[in-house]
Amino acid sequence: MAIMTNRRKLLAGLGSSVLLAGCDSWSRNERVREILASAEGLTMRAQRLITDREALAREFTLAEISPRFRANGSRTAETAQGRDYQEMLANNFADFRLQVDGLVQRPLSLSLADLRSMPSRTQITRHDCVEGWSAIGQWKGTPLSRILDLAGLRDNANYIVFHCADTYGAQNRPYYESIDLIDAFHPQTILAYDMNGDVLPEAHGAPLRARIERQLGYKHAKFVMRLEAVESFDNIYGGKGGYWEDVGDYAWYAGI
Ligand SMILES: Nc1nc2c(c(=O)[nH]1)N[C@H]1C(S)=C(S)[C@@H](COP(=O)(O)O)O[C@H]1N2
Ligand SMILES: [Mo]
Repeated sequence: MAIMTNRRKLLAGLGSSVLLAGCDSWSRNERVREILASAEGLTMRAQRLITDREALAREFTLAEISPRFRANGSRTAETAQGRDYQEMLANNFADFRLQVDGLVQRPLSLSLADLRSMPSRTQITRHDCVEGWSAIGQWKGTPLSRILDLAGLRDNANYIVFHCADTYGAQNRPYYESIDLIDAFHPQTILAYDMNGDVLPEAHGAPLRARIERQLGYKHAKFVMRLEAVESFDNIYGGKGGYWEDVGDYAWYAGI
């Protein structure tokens, strides 16, 4: 197995055998391996010595679901894909198409029916907001890895940007977020269309919101309209990779 050999070589270079545990899962993805082997991967490998970014977030039972899950940040959106958001919502997002573009081999335009017909993942996880509250909810959606595999990332794609339908704050800046490919291919990273067994409510980001379970709440983009694969986010909005990263002093990497 050539894949394992390369990885073993890489990890042997780090002088650690502990990291070999669980290495036969999602990190088989070729692009993730390339990054781990690259110069920029040095930082990530260093990080992996401290925390294993492949580890799964804790999952809970149905009985542990919070009776109330607060909605935070934007509770609605204004315009979505050139249409009135309320109109789209009233129409059950029949005309909604998730755009997947940027550094991909095959740009995609996926309806909710397309996404619902793809393999799904359901998980009960705890949402941790940086403001100090948490809530446990059940999320069902399409693994981001499936969508990225369909689109085919180009070699220079390093990050996935989530473009949202809402604006936030006094300046009405568009909300957006971004993650690296380690998180993008993490098995618990999904675009959720259901919450607690029902269709995702408006206030929680209908029709699609990201769940990135190893990251703090502000990374979990709601009202996701478009995924863009990029080499860097230098030229996207404020250049720091996310709304709160640009506007406040929130860290781009919000791993938990
Ligand atoms: N598009 C968009 N996504 C967003 C936000 C937002 O204002 N707009 N707020 C973020 C923050 S700070 C948190 S804690 C969660 C809240 O998700 P919830 O409304 O489902 O609780 O969404 C995150 N994603
Ligand atoms: Mo948050």
